[in-house]
Amino acid sequence: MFEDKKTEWLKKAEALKPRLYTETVKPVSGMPDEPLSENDCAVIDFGNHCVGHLTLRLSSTGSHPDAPAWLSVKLCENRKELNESLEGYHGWISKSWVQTEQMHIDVLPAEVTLPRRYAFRYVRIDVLGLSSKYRLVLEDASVESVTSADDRRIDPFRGEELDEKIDQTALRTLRSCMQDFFEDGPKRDRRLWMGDLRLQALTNYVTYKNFDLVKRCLYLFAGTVNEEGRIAACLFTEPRVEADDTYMFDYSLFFIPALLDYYTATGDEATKNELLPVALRQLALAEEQFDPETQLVKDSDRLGWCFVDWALPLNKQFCAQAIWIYCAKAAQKMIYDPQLEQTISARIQAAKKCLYDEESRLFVSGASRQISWASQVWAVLAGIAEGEEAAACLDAAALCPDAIGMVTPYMMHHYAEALCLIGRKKQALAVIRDYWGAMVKNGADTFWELFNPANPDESPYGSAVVNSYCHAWSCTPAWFLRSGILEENA
Ligand code: RAM
Repeated sequence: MFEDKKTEWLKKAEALKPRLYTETVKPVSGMPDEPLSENDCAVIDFGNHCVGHLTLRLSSTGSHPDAPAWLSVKLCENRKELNESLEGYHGWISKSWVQTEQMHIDVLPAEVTLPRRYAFRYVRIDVLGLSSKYRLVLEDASVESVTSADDRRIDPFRGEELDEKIDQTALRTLRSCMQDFFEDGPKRDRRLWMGDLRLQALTNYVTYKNFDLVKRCLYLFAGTVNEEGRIAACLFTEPRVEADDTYMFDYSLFFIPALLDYYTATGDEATKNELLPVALRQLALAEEQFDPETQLVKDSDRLGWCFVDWALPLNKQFCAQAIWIYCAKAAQKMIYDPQLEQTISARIQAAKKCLYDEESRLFVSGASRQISWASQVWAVLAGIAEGEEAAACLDAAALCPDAIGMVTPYMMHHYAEALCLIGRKKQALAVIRDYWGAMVKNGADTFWELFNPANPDESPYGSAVVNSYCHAWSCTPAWFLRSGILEENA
């Protein structure tokens, strides 16, 4: 499907490749005053999160070096990574993401540029081996940082001190993720993910305003649909553009609101019209997940069939139903279809009839009628619950200690947005200050992929060693603070 168009769409994406801005960044502290001996260690601080290439200038003191210098270099986004070890790591994603290198330098003096692009603020250098006849001098360290975000586009934001810090941290997050496309995490993953893109794009519209970068990403997704026309959950751009073999119910559908948001932000009619068939195709494909009798999404136990959040025990059936409704409503705003309107109503009714517990006023999910925060949030965002009922389900979740909680900034974004939708702007701001503010208070320069205040070491991957501390989907406080959505009469 769309086979005749895909090549052209990928050509358009290629033509929209962004200009990259580079800057040389120097350490703010930690450069050793003394030459280093074997087993010495130095921790250099570059003052803020950077994405780029690290160069070290090294020389020696003492006798002529009679053996190579053997170094281990570890690059960390967050201070706590400096002392973490890979020993005993049994997580389920590759430990090869951990940013560490070992090298031998045969001839000194030398200028060494490390081989990869890294995401980091801190660099830990351990001298693993040196001869006793000389010591190593670290003369200089610098980063050639890179981003497609244009800092000149940023309007100043004035507010309370914490809000300003949250905004700056959010901007830095987005900036570090804005590369050749909207990456999801410049340390770990580096793919273009649909769910992350939707939120990055929103934030970008009120900050860096790189509309072409969003357009490029929309064309990348459209140009890599599979033979059925399905949008992949994520894609690679190297060595060539290629969809990953991962498909998620919600991520495919999110192409629709992402296109609508792009159109709303830019008024770019031509792109909207060209990509609308791809958007509508996602709705058509989602039909296979519905039971025509009940009009409910069929639950699934296939891991990752629908994402929603990283809370591992979360049942996704209700959220999937709500996300379909949310996305179908977005499609209606681009091209109205009376038949679809009826289906939307039927599915809202089905959710209220079968997946609602009148007594507790909570929406439930799956055969076990699981109660989760995510279900209430999506009930509100999709308009399944409105007015008093919407407020009631969020309040009821707060009183239900067994409700499955929210663990990612991605899910917390949706919670804060749901609060805004029902007019609870102050509470939304309090959520932003509590949740993202807690990361700032924990030393964040950029916002993290995952943050569970109740368990700071939580990781969906089996170990925090591979966690990403600059993650696209967590950049949205800048959108909340700058778009006007938090204002009382917005
Ligand atoms: C994580 C990724 C990405 C997210 C997916 C579903 O693995 O880092 O950000 O969209 O999960």
